[in-house]
Amino acid sequence: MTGNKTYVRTTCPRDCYDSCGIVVVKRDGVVAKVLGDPNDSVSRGALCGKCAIAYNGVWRDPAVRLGHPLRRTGRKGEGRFEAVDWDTALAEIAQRLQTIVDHHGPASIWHTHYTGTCSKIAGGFPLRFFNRLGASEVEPDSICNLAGQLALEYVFGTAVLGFDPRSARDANCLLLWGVNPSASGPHAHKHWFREAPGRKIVVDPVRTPTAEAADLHLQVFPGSDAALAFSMLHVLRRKGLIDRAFLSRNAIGWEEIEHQLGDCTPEWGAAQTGVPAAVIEDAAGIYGRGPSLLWLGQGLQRQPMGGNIMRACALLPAATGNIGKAGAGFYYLNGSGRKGIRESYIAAPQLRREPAHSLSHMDLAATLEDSEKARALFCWNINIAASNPQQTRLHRALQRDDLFTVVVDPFLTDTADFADFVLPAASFLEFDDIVSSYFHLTLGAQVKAMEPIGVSLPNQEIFRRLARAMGYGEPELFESDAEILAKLLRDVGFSGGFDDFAGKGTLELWPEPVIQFADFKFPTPSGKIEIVSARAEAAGHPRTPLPIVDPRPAGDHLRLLSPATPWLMNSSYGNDPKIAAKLGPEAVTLHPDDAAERGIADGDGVEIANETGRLAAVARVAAVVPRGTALSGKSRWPGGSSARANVNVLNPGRKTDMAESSAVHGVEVTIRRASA
Ligand SMILES: Nc1nc2c(c(=O)[nH]1)N[C@H]1C(S)=C(S)[C@@H](COP(=O)(O)OP(=O)(O)OC[C@H]3O[C@@H](n4cnc5c(=O)[nH]c(N)nc54)[C@H](O)[C@@H]3O)O[C@H]1N2
Ligand SMILES: Nc1nc2c(c(=O)[nH]1)N[C@H]1C(S)=C(S)[C@@H](COP(=O)(O)OP(=O)(O)OC[C@H]3O[C@@H](n4cnc5c(=O)[nH]c(N)nc54)[C@H](O)[C@@H]3O)O[C@H]1N2
Ligand SMILES: [Mo]
Repeated sequence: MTGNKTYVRTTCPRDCYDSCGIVVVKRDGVVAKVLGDPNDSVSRGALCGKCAIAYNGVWRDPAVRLGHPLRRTGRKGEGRFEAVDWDTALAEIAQRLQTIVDHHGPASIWHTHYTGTCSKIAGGFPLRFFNRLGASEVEPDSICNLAGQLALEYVFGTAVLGFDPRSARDANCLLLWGVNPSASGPHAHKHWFREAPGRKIVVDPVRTPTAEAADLHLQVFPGSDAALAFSMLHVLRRKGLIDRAFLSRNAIGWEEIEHQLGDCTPEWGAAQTGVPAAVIEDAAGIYGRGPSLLWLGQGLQRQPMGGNIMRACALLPAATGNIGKAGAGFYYLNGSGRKGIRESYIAAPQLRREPAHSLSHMDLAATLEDSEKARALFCWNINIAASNPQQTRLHRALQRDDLFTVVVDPFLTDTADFADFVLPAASFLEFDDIVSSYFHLTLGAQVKAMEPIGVSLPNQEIFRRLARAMGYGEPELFESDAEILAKLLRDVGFSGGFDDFAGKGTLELWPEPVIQFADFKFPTPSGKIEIVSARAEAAGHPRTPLPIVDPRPAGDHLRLLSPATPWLMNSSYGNDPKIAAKLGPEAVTLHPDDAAERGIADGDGVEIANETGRLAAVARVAAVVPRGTALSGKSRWPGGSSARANVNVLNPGRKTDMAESSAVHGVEVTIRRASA
C-alpha cells in the first residue's frame, strides 16, 4: 500500500453485546479500511463478519447512503423523493408540527426510536427535543426486552446490574438461558464463552453454534422454561443444594416455592419441556455446585409468558446462593447508570410541559390508523416497517395521507419510503460520542474518522436545528457535543478530556471483576430478593413465579422462532449486496419429522401462513429444532422481496404477560409446500 497511513481508534455502537474496539485505517486522509482493533480485548483485531462487510460496504458508500434531506414527491410508500436543503426541510417540518400542535395538541405527535445507534448522545439527545415539543413516545423497550426488565425488577429490584463478564474466570459453571451469542454477540461467543474455564450449559430450543459448543444443551420446547426451572429446583432440593442460610438472610417467600416443588420431578419436567430427565438432573447438579453465572437472554422473554419465565429462572441464583460472591451472579443487561451516566441529563425530561403519553409497540399500527390519536410520526434510530409486528397493517397505516411522517436514518429504508421527509443521519464514523456496552462494564470512545456523507448530520445536530426552526429557546436544546462529552466524562469520574479518552479507546471502569450485589442490598421494597412480590401482585400478576408452560401448538401448527442471525443487525445491513449474498433467500428450518409429515424436502419452496399473514420461503430440513417448531430469522428488508414482507408479516403483535412487550417468539404458523 502506498500513501501516508494514519489510524483512528473508535468503538462500534451497534445494538450488540460486544461493543467492539475498531481501527479505521486512513490513507492520505481518506478512510481505506475499517478493522477490528488488535489492542481491544473484545474484538482482538477482528470484526464480526457482518460489520466487516457493512462498514467497508454500504456504510461508507455515498451511492447508497442518504446525502441530502428528501421531500416526498410520489405516493406514500413509493419511495419517490426530491432532494431539498436543510433550511427548506426544517422550516416545512417545523411549520407542519406547529399546525398540528395548535389544532390537535402535541400528544398527537408520536415518536418512535430505538437502538439504531447506541452511542449516548446520538441515542439520547433527541429526546430533549421531543420532551420540549410534548410529543408522545412509543415505549422503546416494548419491541425488545421490557417483560424481562419488569420481571427482574420484581425479584431483584433491578434488571440492569448484571454480573461482570470478567467474573467468568472464577465460575465453575456458565448457564446461558435463551441467548445465542454465536449470532447476537459473536465475540462473546468466540472468546468469552469458549475460553471460560467453567462447565457450559445452554438452554435453547435451537441447536445454535453456542449450544453446540456447550457441555450440555437443554433443547427445551419454546415457552416451557418455567417448568424447566422448577424441575431443576426440585433436583437441587433433593441433592441438598438449596442454600437455606442465603435464602433466610436475603430473600422473602421461598416457602411458597418450596411447597410447589414436590410435583416438579425431572420426569414431570421432561414431559413439560422435552428435555430428558437425566439431563435436567445433570444441569441442576452442575449449576447448583457453583459458583455459577446465569445469563438470561432477551430471546428467552419474547414469549407470551415471558415475564413468568424470567421470574422462574431468577429463582435459581437466589435458591443456590449464587449471588454476592466471586464467579456468581445473573446477567440480563448492564445499564450505563452504574457507570455514572445520567440518562436524565441526556434526555432532559424537565423540558416537558405536557403530560407524557406512552404506547406499546404492539399497539402502534392500531394507533397510527387512527387520525384522532396520531397526526404525525417521527422515526429515528429505528426501522419499524421491517422490525415491528403486524407488518401489513402497519404499512397500510403508514400510507395515511394525513399522517405527517419524518424519518431520520442514514439509509432509505422501507420505513423511509413512507415518509414525507427523510433526514440523512451521519454514521458513527462521522462524529465523536461515547458507547456504553450493555454487557461489559466498559465505556468506549466513538471517534470521528471521516466527514459526514453529503450534508448528513448526527441525530443530535438535526434536532438542535429543528428546535431552532421551531423557535425554541431553552439552552438544553442547543448544548454542544463538546460540552456534553465533557460533562459525561466528568460524571463517570474520568479525569481527562475527550482526547485523552479517545487515546485510551476503551475505559475499564473497575480494575477487577465486580462482584454483583456484594453488599446483599437489593433495591426492592423489602430490600431483599422478592420471590414473593407484593408489587407484582398489586399489578395483577401472580405472587410468585409459577411452574406453568404454554399449550403446545394444536393440529398442524408450528411455533415459529425468528431470533437474531449472524449476517444482519436487526434490519441493519440488509441493503448491503454482499450481506444479501450471504443471507440467500428467505428460509425456514423444520425438523425432519415435521417436514416429512408435510411432504416437504430440503430446498422446497414453502408458504408460511397464519391469521396475520403469509410469507414465501425456502425450506431447510435439519434436526436443529425440536418437533413442533420452525426457525427463521428476524428483519430482512421487506423491500428486498416481491411481496414487500419479512417474517414480521406473520407476527400478530401478541403481548407478553408483563409490560405489554413483544412475544414474537410465540408466533404460531402452518407451513405447506408452495404449489408449483
Ligand atoms: N420477527 C422478529 N422481529 C423482531 C425481533 C425478533 O427477534 N424477531 N427483534 C426485535 C428487537 S429485539 C429489536 S431491538 C427490534 C430492532 O428493530 P429496529 O430498532 O428497527 O432496528 P434496525 O432494524 O436495525 O433499525 C435501526 C435503524 O437505525 C438506523 N441507524 C443506524 N445508525 C443511525 C444513526 O446514527 N442515526 C439514525 N437516525 N439512524 C441510524 C439504521 O440504518 C436502521 O434503519 O426489532 C424487533 N423485531
Ligand atoms: N447478529 C445480530 N446480533 C444482534 C441482533 C441481530 O439482529 N443480529 N440483535 C440485537 C438485539 S436488538 C438483541 S435484543 C439481542 C438479542 O439476542 P438474544 O438475547 O440472543 O435473543 P434472540 O436472538 O432473540 O434469541 C436468543 C435465543 O433464544 C432462543 N429462544 C426463543 N424462544 C425461547 C424459549 O422459549 N426458551 C428458551 N430457552 N430459548 C428461546 C432462540 O432460539 C435463540 O437462539 O441481540 C442483539 N445482537
Ligand atoms: Mo433488541
